Amino acid sequence: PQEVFLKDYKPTPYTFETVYLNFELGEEVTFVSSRIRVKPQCSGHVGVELQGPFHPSPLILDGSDLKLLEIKINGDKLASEAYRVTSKRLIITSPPPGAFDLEVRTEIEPQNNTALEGLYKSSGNFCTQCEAEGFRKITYYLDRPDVMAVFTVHIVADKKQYPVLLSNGNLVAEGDLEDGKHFCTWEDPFKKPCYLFALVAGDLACTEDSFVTKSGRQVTLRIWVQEHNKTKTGHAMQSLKAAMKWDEDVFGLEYDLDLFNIVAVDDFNMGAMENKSLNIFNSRLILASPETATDADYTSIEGVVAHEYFHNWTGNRVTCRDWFQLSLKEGLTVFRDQEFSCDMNCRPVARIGDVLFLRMSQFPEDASPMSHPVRPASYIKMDNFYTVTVYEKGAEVVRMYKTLFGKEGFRKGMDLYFRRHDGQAVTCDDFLAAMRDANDGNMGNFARWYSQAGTPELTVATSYDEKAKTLTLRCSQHVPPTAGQPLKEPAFIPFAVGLLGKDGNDIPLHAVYDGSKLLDLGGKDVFTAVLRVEEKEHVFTFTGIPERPIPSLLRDFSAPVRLFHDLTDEDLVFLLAHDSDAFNRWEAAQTLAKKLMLDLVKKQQKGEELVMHDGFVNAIGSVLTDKSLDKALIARTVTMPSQTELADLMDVADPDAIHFVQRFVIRQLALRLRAQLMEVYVSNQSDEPYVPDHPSKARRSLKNAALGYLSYLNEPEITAMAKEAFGSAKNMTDQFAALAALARNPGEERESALDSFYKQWEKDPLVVNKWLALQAMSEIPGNVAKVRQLLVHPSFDIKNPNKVRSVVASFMACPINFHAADGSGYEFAADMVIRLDPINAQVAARLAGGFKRYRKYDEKRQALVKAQLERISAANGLSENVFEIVTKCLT
Ligand code: HT7
Ligand code: ZN
Repeated sequence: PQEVFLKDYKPTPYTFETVYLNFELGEEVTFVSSRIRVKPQCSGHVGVELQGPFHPSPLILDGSDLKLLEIKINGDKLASEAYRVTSKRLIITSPPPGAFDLEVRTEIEPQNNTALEGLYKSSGNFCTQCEAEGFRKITYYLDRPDVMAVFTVHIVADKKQYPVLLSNGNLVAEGDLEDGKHFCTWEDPFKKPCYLFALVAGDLACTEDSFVTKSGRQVTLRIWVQEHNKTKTGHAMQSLKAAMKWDEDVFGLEYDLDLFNIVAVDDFNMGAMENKSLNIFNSRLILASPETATDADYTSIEGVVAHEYFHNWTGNRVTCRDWFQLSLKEGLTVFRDQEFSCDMNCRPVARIGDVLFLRMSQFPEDASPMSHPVRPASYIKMDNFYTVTVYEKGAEVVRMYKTLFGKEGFRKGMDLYFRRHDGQAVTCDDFLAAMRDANDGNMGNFARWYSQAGTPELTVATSYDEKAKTLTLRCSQHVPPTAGQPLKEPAFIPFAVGLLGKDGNDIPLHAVYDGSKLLDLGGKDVFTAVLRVEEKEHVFTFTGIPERPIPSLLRDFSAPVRLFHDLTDEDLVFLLAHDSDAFNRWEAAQTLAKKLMLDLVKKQQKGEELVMHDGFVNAIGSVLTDKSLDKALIARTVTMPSQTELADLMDVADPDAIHFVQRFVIRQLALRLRAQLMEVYVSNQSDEPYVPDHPSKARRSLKNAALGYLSYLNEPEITAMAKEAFGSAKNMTDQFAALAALARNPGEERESALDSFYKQWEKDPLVVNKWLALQAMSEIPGNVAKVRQLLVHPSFDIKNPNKVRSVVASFMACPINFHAADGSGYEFAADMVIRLDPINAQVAARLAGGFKRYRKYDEKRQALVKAQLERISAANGLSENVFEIVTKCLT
């Protein structure tokens, strides 16, 4: 396979001005005809001077799995010597000089497309997925984001089977044809790269609403689903309207067409896709009713609907020059959707969720053989780089601009970015330049966040000088070596710091020495300072600090780093009780819990008796019963660190000891706080109809966190309580929490609850997916055998990515069974990668990525994983996708 490098980027010698596509959709074959106005690019028209006259460059088009039927240039059929076809390209060796019309007719078989990229069928309907490089499976094209054209799309299909025909932009013509066929013609007035092209044809029903933009444009909003799901689109529609309003209010960005369509499909490789004015979604991120979707589903739907909508500006109007710049649109759009979710819900709770996700998935990725910078330097298959690093770390990078320049400064930077680049395909450097120029900012070495992989480690030593009334923070940073990047330069870390006095209040910050430079911080009302840690060793001294303060470090997680500090347990308990930064109150509890649990892991490894820390139980108990706190924040704070996070903090992860300790700590808390947990559970019951607003979600999260804790006790009284909750639940949040509680412990009650849940919901695939996932991620020892049985359950379908994720990815997310010492978990996962690869290489590669942290484990486990990786690598006809992941893991 061929590796592509960022350093080799060159503009194309040709641009496409207009593209006309004609689709004749059929059951056996689909014909695609294109007519493209091709123009040589002035700057890049690298004609080759071969003794004498000027020879235009060959036109090299991408294409795969296509049957070429005919090519014409300026209306004339091209002779077979004038072009060459390979498995990946169509090369027109000597195009005419100047602009010309290229017509290509191809044949494809969407009904056999199990890879779900290009044009494929889902539940009998046609749909497309072109990002990153799926358009080349539809027709020959310059399939790269810097080739932007105006598209017209004509679709012909059987009217009865496919009454709805959709594409990007505006519907400009429709009508009936012979043989029961009909057509629609769509025109998108905005230039776009082909990855934003979309087509949907099917028997779909829509809910319709409208939105009037701030400048008075009346926009029709439609959400298309299968008829029986029409009642489940209300939340997605509300989320869309909220997102449209928010983007106007916060960034002044308006929608730019009269129609916005969303289509939900069951078979989809990822979450959703932002095709211009025709977003296509995995149905799990659209469909919701109180009975079938949990609070978490409602929250994800709100966030992802917004995310795809926000792409209209950050991604579509301004797009990426090349795929290495993916974070330009994804990091920025994730940042935007995270901010939106903060505004729609409870900011600290949403921020905690985002940071937890970053730590549990991106930090491990950054320390694995798959580590790569936010702007990767090379790839074999771009699909493998839709990663938590590009998305989530990329969003943290964008957040750091806001932290540095403030809300107004960030907005100025965004405004300049759109003024400069609307309608263009640009780079992460262009974004940095817009932020810098709009703020007259000094970006120092900030650009390293884009080019350097690895999670910086920031160590802070604090010292208070009683006489001088100064507080000094000695910061030292280290960026660990990562795959292919052995030597690292210091990062630029915006380090937000507050200082708490003995009364628990913030101390006003007047001035700080940055090295020998004295910086004025403003004083009276300034309680958080953003320090710029740019050097390997960097010392800051706050002046005028009247008493020894308790420092609140890295407030709101101001940079994606691992923080090490010298705060004592008493300091952390103090911060947990008093910090005005809600994020850091939660963080203090987490730090305490991690310290305690890692100590217990050591004891467990030495065979010593485990003893629970009384002070910690009391601290958690007082948070649990603190009526002044947000309930969702309480639920988050009393939730113990995950096994994945603990593993990430160990030199050699020990899944057995971690699992044992986590259970021990949770059971101890449940035993000793039993009365409080019961009271929380009972007092947070409600008969009110389901509402997905923050107070109701927060109440349910706290109630169900209490039930979750109690279920670890495995007592008849608790089981009866969970059974009652399961039977009487009026919404999926409560029903599923009760099911999870019942399923925690092996036995009759578990089996009967699982059976009854399946019987109740067997007709609803999204609910059945939850049922599959719950069983697959169970910690019950030896669960791999049960999971193998799920593969032959009638509800499982290896061609459907949601099912594969529910069973296989969920299993791999359960450390104790995936890392079973006998290697049975690894063997199962490898079996699935090998089975899935010829069907859907993209999803198979994602599963293979689940092995990437194997070097964290003991030598025996490493050897077991290596054997499985080698087995995968030796499989016949291995895809480039899986090859890239497995090869990286093995080197
Ligand atoms: N921009 C979208 C990416 C996407 C995708 C990428 C590769 C393969 C399938 C895919 N489906 C969607 C999603 C987003 O970030 O908004
Ligand atoms: Zn996105």
